[in-house]
Amino acid sequence: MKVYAGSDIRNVAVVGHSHSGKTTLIAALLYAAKMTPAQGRVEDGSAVTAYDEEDVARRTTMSNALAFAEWKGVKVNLIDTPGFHMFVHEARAAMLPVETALIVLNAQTGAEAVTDRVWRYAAEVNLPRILVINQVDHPKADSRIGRQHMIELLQEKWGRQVVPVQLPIVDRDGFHGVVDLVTMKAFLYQPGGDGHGEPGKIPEAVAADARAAHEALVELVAEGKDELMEEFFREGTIPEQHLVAALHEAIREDRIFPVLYASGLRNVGADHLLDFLQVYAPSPVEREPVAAGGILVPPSPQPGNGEAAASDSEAAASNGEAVSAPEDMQQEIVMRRVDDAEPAALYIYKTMSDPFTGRISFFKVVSGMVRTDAAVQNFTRQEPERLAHLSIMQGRKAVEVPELHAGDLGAVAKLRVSLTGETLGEKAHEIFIEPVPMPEPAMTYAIEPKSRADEDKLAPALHKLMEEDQMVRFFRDPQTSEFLVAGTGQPHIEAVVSKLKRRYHTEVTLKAPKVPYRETIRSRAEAQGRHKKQTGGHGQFGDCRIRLEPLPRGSGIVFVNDIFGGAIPRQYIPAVEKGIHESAARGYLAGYPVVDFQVSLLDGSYHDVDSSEMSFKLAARIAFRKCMELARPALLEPVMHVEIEAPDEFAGALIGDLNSRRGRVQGMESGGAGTIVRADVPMAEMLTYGTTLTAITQGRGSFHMEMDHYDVVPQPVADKILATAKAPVHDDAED
Ligand SMILES: Nc1nc2c(ncn2[C@@H]2O[C@H](COP(=O)(O)OP(=O)(O)OP(=O)(O)O)[C@@H](O)[C@H]2O)c(=O)[nH]1
Ligand SMILES: [Mg+2]
Repeated sequence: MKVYAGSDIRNVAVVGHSHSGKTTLIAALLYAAKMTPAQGRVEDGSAVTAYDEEDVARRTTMSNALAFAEWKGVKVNLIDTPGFHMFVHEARAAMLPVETALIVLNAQTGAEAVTDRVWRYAAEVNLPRILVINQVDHPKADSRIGRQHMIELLQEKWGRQVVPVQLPIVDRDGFHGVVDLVTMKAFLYQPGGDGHGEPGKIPEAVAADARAAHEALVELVAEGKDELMEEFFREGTIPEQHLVAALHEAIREDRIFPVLYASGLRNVGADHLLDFLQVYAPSPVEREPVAAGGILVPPSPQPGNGEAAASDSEAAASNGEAVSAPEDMQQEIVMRRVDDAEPAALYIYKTMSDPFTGRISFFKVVSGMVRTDAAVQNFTRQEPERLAHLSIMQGRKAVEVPELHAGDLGAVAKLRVSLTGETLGEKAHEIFIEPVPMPEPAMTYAIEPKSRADEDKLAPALHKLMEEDQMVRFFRDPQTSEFLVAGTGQPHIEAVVSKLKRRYHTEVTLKAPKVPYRETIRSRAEAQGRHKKQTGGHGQFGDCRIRLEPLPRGSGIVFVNDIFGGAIPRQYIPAVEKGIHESAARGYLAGYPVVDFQVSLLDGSYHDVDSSEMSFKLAARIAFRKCMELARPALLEPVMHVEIEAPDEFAGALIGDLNSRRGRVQGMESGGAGTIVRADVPMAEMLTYGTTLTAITQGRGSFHMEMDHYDVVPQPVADKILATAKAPVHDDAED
């Protein structure tokens, strides 16, 4: 296998709404580049990037997959991503290791809800975007007028930098060619063929449109470039060579978002799309140096607030806390060029966990070169690793390579400890790449192992699945001891259950979804807790006074030690903190964890002989419970941010229904495929929303939700929940 230099690599994330045809288009590109002997199909599981058994069974991509096409001296790495809203966080994660987002749109519908979302993700990281309007072959794809209208809609959304660089040739014979608006050449295809076009004459019917579109393109490319503008006015056009260079630069700098046309299924336009990526997509070495976190350094003194900082640290010192706790340390910023001469560093963007081959880690070479068998350091965990066999992935198949250059995407099997989101590299040159943010799981289900044997296998199997899918969470309900599995929604959890069975022969039954409630306080309270016992010889004695105060949502628990003059000896203070944390985890109202409060340890007393860590832990629990009685405890519920897309005529019914679910509508927007409604709705009201949405919209609506924040449950609703919940057991006895 040839090894490619960074300048000969194009890393492309193929993103877009579900069923726009991403997986099929990649299959077409691979066939056109002769990477496969025939064109793969999603329907029969032969598409290279659709190898996961769940993906094949459900005919949709649920996690990122990689393929590559060797084309005219470059290697195009293609990451196939899910377009189904429940897995779109994968598409976001795919944007970190690439330099181009290839946004695939369905010619019938244009931009849809997920198209908007992936556009936003790409914009967040200034990723160059190339648009492909796909499925032009479809009988329901739009006419010439429709196509023009679609471009106008895209421009309304994303600005006039969205500009066609091709026109499709559609006539009585269907879609069978494209006009390249840069070179003004036509390419004609045999639909259903190998994706190679023959140069041909621009048909009369599109000649006028092509000329006008060429001029619009040239003008946009020249805009803001004085010497090109002058050339344009002087000559009436720009020589092809200058145009190509300027368009490449404009795409790299996000000044132009070009639009191409294709049919993945009928393989029309594939060779030209590969040509376009080869010529215009930026190579990894063309990107700005990567700014990453380096080694930890103490904070530099801030001018102006030096005094405050000094008194803070004094206070901390007198409290017996470490002054330079790791949180105080700042990470220095390291700039890395994507260059073989830099120290080697890799970032793991995906992990595949296979019961037979074990773990395969997909990574990007962020800088430097890596060779097979290299010893590297995992900087996130500070553990050594060995890159035993380097390879590149063609779907599920690993192709071994001796080395990989800066900017390339590779894979390695059997790393000991490293997981997705972690940075590895040459030990002496520490850097950390910031991982892509992941949403909180939106749905939690209780699951029940079918047999004793299944119960034993469950935790190890789920932990394997969690290695490759960061959106799966697994824990035990503290109240009922049931096993809980959280994920992005019902189809996600069902896929997890199915993988457990297929891969790990572990069978479970899915039970009703659960709402992860929490508890908090609404006012300050102070109380004392004493634990005293005299049993025969040695007694037990602990005594502390604490204050609880509400903190903003999301603060968790903050412990402050305000003890003065050794009222409680230092060695017992961690025991007090531990006692509070344990009690908080067990809940007060209904067994849900208590969060978002500050606890200050104010005072206490001890006994020379009878005091122990255990006594202080118990004292803290008593004090905590007393405080909770006084602090107006409240139940918190997760509130979801929901986006619903449906044809316009259903908007009224959808909003009415959301109102009845305690939803707050945040906004409405008319998109390509209908109306998008955004609302905040408590999770408890959304557990079976899929069925309702199907009923309201006759199956034409879709929705996406993400956990957004926690909010206090209104009293009447809380009363009902508390009435059915099992009250926690308070077994701490006082005195
Ligand atoms: N007519 C036509 N149908 C297509 C084309 N591309 C894909 N399809 C069909 O559309 C369906 C979805 O195609 P996929 O390639 O799985 O779409 P995807 O974008 O990967 O979908 P997700 O993985 O769910 O995001 C399949 O039934 C394809 O056969 C095309 O160019 N023309
Ligand atoms: Mg797909």
